[in-house]
Amino acid sequence: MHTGTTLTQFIIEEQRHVAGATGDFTSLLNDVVTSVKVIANAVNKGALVGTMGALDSQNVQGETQKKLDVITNDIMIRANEWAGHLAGMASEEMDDVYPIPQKYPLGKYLLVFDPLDGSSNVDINISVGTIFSILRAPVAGRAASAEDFLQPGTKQVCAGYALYGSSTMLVLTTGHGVNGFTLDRDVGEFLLTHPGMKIPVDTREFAINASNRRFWEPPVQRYVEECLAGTEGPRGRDFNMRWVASMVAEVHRILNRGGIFMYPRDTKDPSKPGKLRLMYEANPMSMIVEQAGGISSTGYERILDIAPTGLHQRVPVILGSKNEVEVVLGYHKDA
Ligand code: P6P
Repeated sequence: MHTGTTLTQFIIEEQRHVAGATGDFTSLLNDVVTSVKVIANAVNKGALVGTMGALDSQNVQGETQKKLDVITNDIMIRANEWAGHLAGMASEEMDDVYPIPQKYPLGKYLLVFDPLDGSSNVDINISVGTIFSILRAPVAGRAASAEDFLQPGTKQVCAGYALYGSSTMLVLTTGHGVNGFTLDRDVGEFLLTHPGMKIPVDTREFAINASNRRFWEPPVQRYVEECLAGTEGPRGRDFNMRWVASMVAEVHRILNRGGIFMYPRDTKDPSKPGKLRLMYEANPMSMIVEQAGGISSTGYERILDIAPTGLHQRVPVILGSKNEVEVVLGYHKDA
C-alpha cells in the first residue's frame, strides 16, 4: 500500500538539491520533527495527564508559564541537544541561550523556537503550535553566544511550525516554497498533504485583537474602520473577522484561504513596540508567508530585513494576502 510521501523522504529529496549537503541539516530537521511528535502526544493527552494549568513561574516576557510551556521546552531541548548539529538553542521560555552540554559535540546550526505558541489556549482545547527557526552558527563548532543568534530573518535556513489542531500538521520552508504535512498517528509519520502552499493575493478576512482598538496607530484604525464599514464604506465590500489568539492557527488559516493578520504597534505599553517576538514568532512566520507569496511587515519595514537587537525583541506584525497587506502599508505611508 502506498503511504504517500513521508516528511523524511521529502527532506532527503530536498537535500539532493543542495550542493555539498552533508546531511547535517537533514538530520537536525528530523530531530526537530521528532520533538514535534512528542509534543503533539503531550498536548493531545490534555487533562488526562495533569499537564493543564499554570505554574507560579514567569518567563522572560513576564508571562505566567503554563506547565506545558516548560514541558514542551524541555522536549525541544532533549530531542535536539545530543546529535552534534547545534551550537546553541534559544527559546521564548528561556531567558538566555541554552548551551549544548559539554558531553555532546557542537555543530553548525542554531535552533530558536517558541515551544508552545498560544499556550493560553491549551487549557480550553483551542489549537496551539510550535514555531521554529534554523540559522547557521557564525562559527561552526563554537558555543553560540546570544549575539550569534541576532541575524536578520533573511538568514534563516529553515522556518516551520507545528499546529496541534483537529489534526497535527507540520508546515515548513527551506527557501524553496512551503509544504504542509499531516501526522498519520497510525504510522507515526508526517505525510505530504499540502504541497506548494500559496496564499491567495486577495482576501476579505482580517484578524486582529479588536479589544486593543483604542491603542492602535491611525493607519490600523483607518484600515479596520473601513473593513467594518463594509459595502457602504470606501472598500465597497463586506469583510469577515477572526481572532484565535494563537498565531500558528491564524497563519495556517491564511496559508490555506488567505487573510490578513495584524498584531500592530500599539500604545497599550509604550515600552513594547508590539507583542510578538521577532526571533521565534515573526521571523519564521514571515519566511513562510513570503515563500507562499504573501507579505510580512511591521507596517514600516519588511520584517525579514530587521537587524535584531535582542533574543526576545518584540515587533509589530502585519502579514498575509499580498494585495490586502499592501492596502495597510499604503495607509502607513500616507500617515
Ligand atoms: P492576545 C499567543 O500568546 C501570541 O503570542 C500569539 O500566538 C497570538 O497571536 C497573540 O499572542 C495573542 O495575543 O493579546 O490576543 O492574547
